[in-house]
Amino acid sequence: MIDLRSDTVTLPSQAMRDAIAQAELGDDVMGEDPTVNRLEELAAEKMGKEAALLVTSGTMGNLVSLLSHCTRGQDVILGDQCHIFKYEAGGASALGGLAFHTVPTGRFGELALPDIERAIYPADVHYAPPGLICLENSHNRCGGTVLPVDYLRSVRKLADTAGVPVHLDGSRIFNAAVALGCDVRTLTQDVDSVQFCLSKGLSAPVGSLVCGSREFIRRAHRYRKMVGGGMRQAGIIAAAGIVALDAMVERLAEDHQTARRLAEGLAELPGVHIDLETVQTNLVIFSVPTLHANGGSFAEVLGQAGVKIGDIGGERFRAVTHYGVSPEDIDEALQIIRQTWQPAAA
Ligand code: TLP
Repeated sequence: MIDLRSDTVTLPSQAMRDAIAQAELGDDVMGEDPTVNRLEELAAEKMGKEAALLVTSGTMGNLVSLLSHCTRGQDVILGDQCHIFKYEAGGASALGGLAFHTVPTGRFGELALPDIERAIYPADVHYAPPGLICLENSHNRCGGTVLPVDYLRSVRKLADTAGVPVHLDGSRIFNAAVALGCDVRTLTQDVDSVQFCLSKGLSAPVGSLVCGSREFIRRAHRYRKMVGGGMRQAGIIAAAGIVALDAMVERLAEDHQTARRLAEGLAELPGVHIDLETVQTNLVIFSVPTLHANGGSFAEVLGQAGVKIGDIGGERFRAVTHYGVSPEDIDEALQIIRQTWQPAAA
């Protein structure tokens, strides 16, 4: 089985399993797990922020970030295709009383600056006051696209003028940095807070980090406790996270190469639509407008033939390359896709 549903399916490396077995542990709710403390220091340093906090997931990381930046009744300005808005169960709204103020998401995951400006309402009793601007880099639903540094700088300027902080859902921020060939801090210097995942391309079993100023992380710490994210001997998780940060970042370039190989193979199939310019990291989104693969849903039929991909709705599909997928696997997957694929009769 070649599993391309997500980079979240990656299993921990042997080095991670060894680190987990040997991890020095303590009670992290009491601040006494040395391995968690080491991971948090390492994460803060990598992101160029004062402090960091280990949380269970990207969803929890984004949630505590939004709660820490805003107070009830404030607007969170974010893209209509972003993960926080679409796939996080409306948590910030349900639990924090925040209003999601969406603006259209561009082809590469960007929010047009005039749209953000318009969404920042002036002080007027009719309006929810702006509390936060959220960006996503790389952008999941746009196909792993990368927000460039000068764009991030422009959003920062705009946010500073309006006095609104910026949060980055950087679940795959290392993919973005590797794609641009830059230090990850170049992509985080213009945001107030960033959440990144250990359990996607970096292949750790669990965990995300929220990074920002010391004061922001102090607030996030309390919200993490509130939502039940205070974990005791969490060094078990952190140990694998340290290996992820030390050993798994540079190899993401391999995933980007396999994604490109897959995308180019798919582009050759009649009836398959793929925007190759959006294939910038490890995600490949393509659409099959005439869905005819042996009579069943394309993803289902493909799964039965040995290749699992994700159905993201609207006849669009997502394939993700990762640590468990070799170039040979991609060639085999393409072979299976070619055999399975039956475009509609003209
Ligand atoms: N994304 C998952 C699914 O939820 C779709 C995936 O397979 O890609 N932000 C972004 C940009 C994400 O892609 C995800 C996970 C999250 C946040 C949430 O992370 P977790 O799953 O750790 O809560």
